[in-house]
Amino acid sequence: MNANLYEQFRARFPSDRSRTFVEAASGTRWSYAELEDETGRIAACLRSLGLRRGDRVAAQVEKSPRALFLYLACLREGLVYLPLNPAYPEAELDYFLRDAEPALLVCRPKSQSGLEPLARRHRVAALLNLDDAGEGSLADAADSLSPLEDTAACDAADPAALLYTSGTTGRPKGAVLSHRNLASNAEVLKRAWGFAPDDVLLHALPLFHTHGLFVACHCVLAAGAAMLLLPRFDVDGVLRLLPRATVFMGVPTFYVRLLQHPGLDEAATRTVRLFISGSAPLLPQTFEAFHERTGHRILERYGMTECGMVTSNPLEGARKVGTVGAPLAGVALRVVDGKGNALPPGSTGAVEFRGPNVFSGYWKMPERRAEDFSADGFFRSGDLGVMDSDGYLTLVGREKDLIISGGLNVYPKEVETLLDRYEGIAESAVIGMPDDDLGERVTAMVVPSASAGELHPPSIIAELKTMLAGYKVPKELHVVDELPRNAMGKVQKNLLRDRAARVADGAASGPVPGRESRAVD
Ligand code: MLC
Repeated sequence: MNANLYEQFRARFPSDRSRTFVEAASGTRWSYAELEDETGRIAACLRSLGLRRGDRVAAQVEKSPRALFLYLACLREGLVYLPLNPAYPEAELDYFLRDAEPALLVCRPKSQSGLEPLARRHRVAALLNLDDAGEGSLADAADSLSPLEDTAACDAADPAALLYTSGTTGRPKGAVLSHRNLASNAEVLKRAWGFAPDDVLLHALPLFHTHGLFVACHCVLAAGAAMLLLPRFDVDGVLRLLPRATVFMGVPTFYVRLLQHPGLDEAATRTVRLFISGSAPLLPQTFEAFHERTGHRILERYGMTECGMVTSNPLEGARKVGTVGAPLAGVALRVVDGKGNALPPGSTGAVEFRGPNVFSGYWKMPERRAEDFSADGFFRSGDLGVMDSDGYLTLVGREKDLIISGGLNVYPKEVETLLDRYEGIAESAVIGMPDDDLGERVTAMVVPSASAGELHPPSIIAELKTMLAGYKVPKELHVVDELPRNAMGKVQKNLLRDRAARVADGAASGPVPGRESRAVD
């Protein structure tokens, strides 16, 4: 049997291929027949470039149906798809291209000339472009070719995608996901959430992460259903299209912003059978407010790039607020103590899981396996949790120093490393502060070096923006005299958070972050 994920989806496509697969915000629709045709042409283009099974295809493009077809065409050809956030500046791209060594980079037309030297430096053989309307040199090349009919034969363990996640060391790691990892999760989620051919998913997530690319699109593809594709999340766009949707998925920030709109009510959500939330903790007050306004109980689930989804509240049955539900079918999940012994319900410990959805390791980092996996093959998630007697998991914290801002992971170390290199900064600490909109807000504390003159926070932030994607750049930067440390010399980030919170409370009128915020030290 061909384990190629595309082939598995194809087996579920509606027999009536004229049914809609995707409709763009412009109203243009692509049927399943057109999906086959488009991906066949792009696959022909990829083949004409000489790409071979296992080659990486990096894509830093805007969200569009064609961007999705590019991903599916890579699957068809047995290539490894590497989606990149368009917010990554050149400095971050440089790392990804060096590490992943893609054979093709598809970029936005406006960034092509700037990326040519970078692509040459990293020996990327081909550079094509694709704009937000689906036009560009990739489309031109694909349109001139006849669509391929076949799908590359793949083993279940063959890599299908490479997704980078930032890491505790400050160096992003590429999670290699196989056809089996993605296929098993697609099937499990389709069943768990009851996806059927008549479902219409309203898709407002980015297409460069697990949530928007795999969780959302794979449920639709595995059910032969349809989706309405918004170019990005915006409240008006979502409210306009919700009456045509049956399922909506989002990060908690989406729900917080929807609740701020007076148009969110029972009537606006009448056609929707399921609202799903993930990628960051959904606050109980958001869940309750949404229930009160719309009558819907948001289904919260839990997962990560390395493993897809691992737990979910149920479609039928009790959705427990504050929990992320029970392990999905096929996922073995345990909560362990410091020695790796499984703990009984009610005890807090480290969350680990194993299953066909769990990746086999990070790109070019075989040495990490012993650290990331237990001897019996459980992935160490880095999250702390507690299981209740009904088997529902509640996440209570993280072992790793991680901030989740608007559903995006930011590892403080990555930001601190750049701050520490800044002339005039002796050391820094980056923390997440509670934020009504984003869940957590990236906040930096910097200590000036002895010889430094006055530090100018807006200039530091402006410089960081040239090196890091905007969501990683601190929203606030405070200059402090020193960082609190424990006896081992480790920065006590909990103390920093408490102090920063006190400053925020005591400064309702809001000092401009900088020397004025010395009170935090
Ligand atoms: C954008 N900005 C953010 C941000 N997103 N800042 C902090 N956190 C974020 N998440 C910054 C930009 O850099 C810019 O800064 C300013 O905010 C406005 O940019 P924007 O693009 O207009 O922002 P907006 O449209 O408001 O985006 C916010 C958002 C978006 C929440 C809608 O970030 C989003 O779609 N998040 C979803 C992320 C997601 O899909 N996560 C899934 C990961 S997978 P400036 O300074 O330039 O103005 C995963 C596994 C799992 O975690 O379980 O799902």
